[in-house]
Amino acid sequence: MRLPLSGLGWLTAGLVVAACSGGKQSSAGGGSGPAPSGGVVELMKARGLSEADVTAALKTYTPTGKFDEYLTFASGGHSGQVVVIGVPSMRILKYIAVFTPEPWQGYGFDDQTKGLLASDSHGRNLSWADTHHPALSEQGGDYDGKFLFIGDKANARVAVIDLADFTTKQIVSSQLIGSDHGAAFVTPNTDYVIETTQYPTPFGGGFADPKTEYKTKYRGAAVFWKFDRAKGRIDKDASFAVEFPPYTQDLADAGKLASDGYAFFNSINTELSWGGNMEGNPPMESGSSQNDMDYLHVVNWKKAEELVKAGKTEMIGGMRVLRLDVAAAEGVLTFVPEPKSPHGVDVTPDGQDIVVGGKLDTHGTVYSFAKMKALIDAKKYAGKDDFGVPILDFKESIRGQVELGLGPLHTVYDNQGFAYTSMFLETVVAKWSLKDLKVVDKVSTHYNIGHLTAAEGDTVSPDGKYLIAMNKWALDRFNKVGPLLPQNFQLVDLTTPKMTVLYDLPIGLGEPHYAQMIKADKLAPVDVYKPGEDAVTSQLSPNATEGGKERIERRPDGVHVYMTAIRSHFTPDVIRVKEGETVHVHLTNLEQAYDATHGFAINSYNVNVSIEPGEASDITFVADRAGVFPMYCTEFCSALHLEMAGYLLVEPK
Ligand code: RUQ
Ligand code: CUA
Repeated sequence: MRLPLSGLGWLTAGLVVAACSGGKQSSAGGGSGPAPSGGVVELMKARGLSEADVTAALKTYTPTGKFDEYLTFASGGHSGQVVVIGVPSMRILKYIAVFTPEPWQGYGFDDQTKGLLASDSHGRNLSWADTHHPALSEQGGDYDGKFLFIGDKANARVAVIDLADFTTKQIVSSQLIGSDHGAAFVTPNTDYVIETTQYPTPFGGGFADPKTEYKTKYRGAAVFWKFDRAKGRIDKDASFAVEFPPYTQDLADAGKLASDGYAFFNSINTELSWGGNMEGNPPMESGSSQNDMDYLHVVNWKKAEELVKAGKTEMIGGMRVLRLDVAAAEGVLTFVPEPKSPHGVDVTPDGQDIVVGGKLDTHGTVYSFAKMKALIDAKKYAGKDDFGVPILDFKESIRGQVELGLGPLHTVYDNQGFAYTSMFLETVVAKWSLKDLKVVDKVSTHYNIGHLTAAEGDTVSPDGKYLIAMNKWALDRFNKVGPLLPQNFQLVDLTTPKMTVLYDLPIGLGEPHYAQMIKADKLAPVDVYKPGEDAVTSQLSPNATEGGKERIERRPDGVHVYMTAIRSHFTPDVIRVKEGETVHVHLTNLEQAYDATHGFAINSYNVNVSIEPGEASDITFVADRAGVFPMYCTEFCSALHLEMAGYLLVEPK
């Protein structure tokens, strides 16, 4: 690929002139090896960089102290975290601990976050998650920068992250489903956070043999978690679910503007294959790929909401469920055929079309919401499936198909009327015109792109500018690090006539799936917590301790230590207990200075917390081992950080 010289010619020319006229840049060299003597041209030569490389560097390099224009929130895959990345610099700014203990943040170590991790985790001590799809909260279909949600595919959970402090506040799950994939996706005003099944299981839990009961007992569902914006938490009691047949539901997207009030889900297994390749069945991969068509699920969630309010539900697993027969009869659930093994379903910015990637098909199918709505309103159905769900005619439901190439998956949009679809098999991003459904450009990615995200590219007003290809394979892109390779995020420039790759960012933890990119100036996180704030409840902690009120109390349930931390000491700095006593440390960071974080660790008791300025945190443990245990601050907070220490003295019985 050739880049127009105009991009850089002026710069190198200018610098060459500057160098010739004595403008010295010579301090740039100095390392070992063939040290460039200075000047961009020499530097380029020494490092073997092309003009395109330097142009890319100029477009992404962000000097110290300068901020990024966008922030990307990416799923951290198996890490159970969220990765926050600046764009265009591609600097990683944070890993937000969500479903997994994370030592630096002390997440999963204090009572607050231990409780959070244990909540709604099926009564298990789950220490991982398979995070797939983050969803930023929206107002009017646009990101508002207030909250972030993310789904755990493996354990069918959804988490709420408050962007006021970039920390996790809530984890919810239902007993209805055994895995999710269409999660999390929000409705345009964040009334609901959508979580949809991937692999069907016996509805509400329990055992049923798929051999005899797959069709009758196994089900999927779309859970509509009600989000209470004022509280910043999901209200489980106000949530509901719509039952689906046991097709393997896949991704989801909420309608917006023209299609507001609807949500779309695709599915990949009308064959009802459940595996059993040693029980005389084909494996799922072929068993579920027999039919030419699967079903796009069109759900009228506003109608569902009305029916729920009217009490047309059944309580299953603690959740109000709109049963399949009701949903089908009342026009809540309608199917539209979709070509072989669809994957992504992405509503266009105006809400008028829904683009489905065909995975094993070379097309993107563009469904017209207006056409589908007219058919649904007129009850003009082409048939019904075995579960009584009405099916629309495929041809009458689409605006057209775009010939994309091999393995189309997901689609995002820009502000110029273009769509960008990730092509897994072809390992490119295809740019195509929404108006005439024609591909105009392709850029190679390295390699096998899964999701992609563009600047505000799934909202009602995308920005264009930047796109990130989230690649599954890295192969020859980075230094070798053994057989497990990082995933490769590639930043793509959307401002040039042809798309160009600007930067490779290896993600060395988990396999990220989706990401969303928000304008950074929409975010306004706090600098410090209110004095004594509990970061999980966002309220004043009942155990917050003021300076001068530190104390140790002996109560029937153990020893309560009301402790404070401020540069550079803990008060008290010695804890005396008897072997076998339960110790409750109520620790408050008295600092109100930005970035004045302290840590608190105790030798061999697995105590390790991080307390941000203002934060109050509770730590409980049983002093079951007699001895002397150093405790100390784990953040290099001041010149006397090493002196910020003390002892836990456990007297033998
Ligand atoms: S997806 S495999 Cu978002 Cu393409 Cu999860
Ligand atoms: Cu506080 Cu180091």
